This record gives sequence, structure tokens and C-alpha cells, in this order.
Amino acid sequence: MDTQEKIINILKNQDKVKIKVSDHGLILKLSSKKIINYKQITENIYSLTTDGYDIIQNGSPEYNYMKGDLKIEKSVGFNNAMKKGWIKLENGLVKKIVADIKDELKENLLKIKNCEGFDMKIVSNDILKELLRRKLIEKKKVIYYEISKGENFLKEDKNLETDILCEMIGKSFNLKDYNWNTLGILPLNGALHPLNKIKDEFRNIFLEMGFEEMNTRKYVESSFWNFDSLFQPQNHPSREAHDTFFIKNPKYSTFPEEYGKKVKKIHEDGDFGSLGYGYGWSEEEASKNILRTHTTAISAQYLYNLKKLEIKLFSIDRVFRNEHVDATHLAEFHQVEGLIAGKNLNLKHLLGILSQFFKKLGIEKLKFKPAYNPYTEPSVEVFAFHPKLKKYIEIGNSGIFRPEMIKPMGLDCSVIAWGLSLERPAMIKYGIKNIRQLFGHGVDFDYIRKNNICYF
Ligand code: FB9
Repeated sequence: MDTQEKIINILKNQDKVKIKVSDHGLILKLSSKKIINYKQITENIYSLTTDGYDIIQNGSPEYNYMKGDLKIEKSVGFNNAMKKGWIKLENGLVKKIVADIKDELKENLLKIKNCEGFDMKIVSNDILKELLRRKLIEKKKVIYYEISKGENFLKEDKNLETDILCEMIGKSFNLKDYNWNTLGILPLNGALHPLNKIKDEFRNIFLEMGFEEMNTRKYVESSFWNFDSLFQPQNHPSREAHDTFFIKNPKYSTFPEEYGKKVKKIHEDGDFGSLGYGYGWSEEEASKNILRTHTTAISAQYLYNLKKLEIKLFSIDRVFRNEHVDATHLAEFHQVEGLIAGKNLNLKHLLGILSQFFKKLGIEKLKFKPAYNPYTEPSVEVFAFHPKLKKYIEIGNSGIFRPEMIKPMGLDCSVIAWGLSLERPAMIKYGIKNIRQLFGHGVDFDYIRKNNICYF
């Protein structure tokens, strides 16, 4: 039983107790938790020295002298017997005065030994002085505690138990079994958003395939870079306000003048063997600022500024479309885009890089379907077999940028490119039904914190 248990058990049977406790910290701990009240008492206690124990064992020198032949001698016994008035000297002889001698010294030492020093009133102060003088006892200061029940006495206090055990660890007492199954308290730390985890996965795939990341931190683009430079005609429905967010202020921005003339020409009259669209291209329309509807607006600027004819670029960032929102569509999403510029790249290169890219995502069962994009020809939609849905689902779009886009930039190369979103794979991977659980102001922080790691 440890000290704490002793104290508790004692107080269960009495209101107050005076005890000697070496562990002052324990008393403070119990008191701070209002389990006990205590008053500290400092008392002198006496304990026998070796000489004191020798007297108990063999009797006092004066008593033993009296049992002898009472000669005059220089001894402690003779001197003390004279002091105690047990003997006197007469005509050069020792004369016994007291008939019935008791070894009072030994009796007093026994009293002190037997009362464990608790109650010193058991012998008089004079006696104590004599015993101290003769170094038969020694005095110690001892701290006692007068302990009584506190207001929280016997109330459950888990923390106390742990604290006390920490104080007392290392002493021999019976510890309760350690609960190896208990879990630590989860620290309240930050957590990566699921989309960022998916984004990192895609980024790593591009990087290990030798792609460089484009700087896409510019949400507002001119219609010129977002549409016109991609040979997307100014009367294309996707350029309408019901599909695109136009910026009121600043309403316009500029673009390179000489390049603009080439774009104007390719739209109106065609060039490089293309017939063009045959409409009046408007510089004012091309200058209107919008929220970019795809990251290809950035890709076009990188290609325009290309200093070499072979490069692999990628980007993963937000794009904005003024479309109907529902459980799986918001007015924005994160586009993933990859492109490769090189000499004589063709459809087999495109299908090959798509197969390699999606294989790294664990998807090998692919189907490619001819599609249409204003700025790619041929265009290809990518489908993958979904093992749970037991059907093919669309997982991306791709194509070879048209000459009407590449040639006005002055590039003598071909460019293959593809795109997909972050939200769709994230919703599939994490089994999310409503995109608002994943993105937007209503996202649950607890969900983010508990969201699993992401790997493909
Ligand atoms: O992401 C899409 N689907 C998808 C992707 C991955 C996936 O699982 C991961 C592998 C583990 C599951 C699904 N899609 C593209 C297909 C559909 O979801 C589609 O309904 C929605 N699309 C978005 C556009 O919708 C307005 C996804 C988005 C998209 C579509 C096309 C492009 C980019 C994003 C593009 C492009 C492009 C084409 C040619 C040249 C350059 C870029």
C-alpha cells in the first residue's frame, strides 16, 4: 500500500490524523486537489544513540557500579553514583546510602525507545537534558502533518492518480495494469486539403515524367489569350456571358500587337493553308478581361514565348465557368493540363503519353473516342473502365493543337496536350457525392482533418 492509499484509508476511519510523511510533494498534491486539508507541525523527537542502546543492553555504568564491590575509582559509574546520591565517602571508604537501587537511566531510555519519540512528555525535561548531555539520546526535528478530509475527499480524480503515480514512480508499490490500447490525444494540428493531396499526386507524376510546372497564378486573362490565340472564334457560344465570367473593372487588357495582327488574319482570312473563319475579328472583343475558363490560356502564353522547340509543361490550377451548378459541378474547378512540344508529334504520341500518364494513376483499361475542341485537331476524349460502376467513365480530354494556333506564334513544331480535373478523381477516390463537401465555404474542417492520405 503506498503513502497515498495509507492516508486515504486512515481518513476513511477518522476525521483527523497526525502522521509523519516524508513525501511533502504528495501532501501538496492532495491538498491542491482539495482531497485533504493539512497543518504542518514541527516537533522535536529523541532517539537513542549507540551508547543509549548499549545501556539498555548492559545497564547503566552507575547501576553496574552499585552491583560491584563499591571501591573508590575513576569511573563513570562511580562518579554518576556519587552525583545521584547513591553513595558517599566516609573515612576513605565508599558508603552505600540508598538501599534499593533501580536503573532509572535504563528505564528512561527504554521509555524513549518504546514510545517511538512521539510523546516526549513521558520523561521530564531534566532527564532529557541529562540524557542529551551524556549523548545517550539525540534530538531530531520532525515534520508531522495534521491531516483531515478535504471537500474532494474520495471523489473520483483520474488526473490525481496519474499525477501521483508520476510523483511516486520508481518506488515499490502495486501499479494498476498499463493500458497499452489507450490512444494519445490527437494534436490539433493542420491538415492538407484533399484537393491539395490529389494535386501533389498529379504533380509528382508529371515531374517524374520530366514535365516542368507553369506559373498559373493569374486568374484574370484577356479573351485574346483564353480564346483568340487558341483559334476559338469570337462568336463561339462558350464566349457568351452565360458560360464565361467577364470582368467589369479593368474591362480590357492589351496583348502583343504584331502577334495580334497574325491572330486577326488567321481568324478572318486563314493562313498556312487554313481558310479561317471569314468573320470580322474584333480587337475590342479580344481585349475583354475574363476569369480564365481553362489553363490552356496560360499554355498559349508559354508556347508564344517558347525559346526552344522541345519542351514538356504542366499546370494544375483553378479555372472558372459560368455554368449551371449542381451536386457535382461548381462555377469553378481545378484543371490539370499537360503539353509536349516537339518535332512531328502525332496521334500515336498523344495516345502513348495518355496511356503512360493514366497508367501511373493505376488506370490501364482505357478507351479513346474522337471528339471536338476548337483548338485541337484531332481531339480525343479519354475513357476508363470503372471497376465498381462496371462501366467506362470519361476521365479527360486531349488533342493536337491546330496549326492555326501554333503557326501564328511562329513555332515550327507540333504540340500535343490533354486535360482533366482534380475534383472528379477526388470525389471518386474519397467517395464524395456532393462537391460542396470537397470545395467551397461549407467544407467541414473535421472532414479535412480526418481525410485519409491520398495515393494512386
Ligand atoms: O476529369 C475528368 N474526369 C475524371 C478524371 C480522372 C478520374 O479519375 C482519376 C484517374 C484517377 C475520374 C474522372 N473529366 C474532365 C471528365 C468529366 O468529369 C467531365 O464531365 C468534366 N470535365 C471537366 C470540364 O467540364 C466542364 C473534366 C474537366 C475537364 C475537361 C476537359 C479538360 C480539362 C478538364 C481539358 C482539356 C484539354 C484538351 C485539349 C488540350 C488541352 C486541354
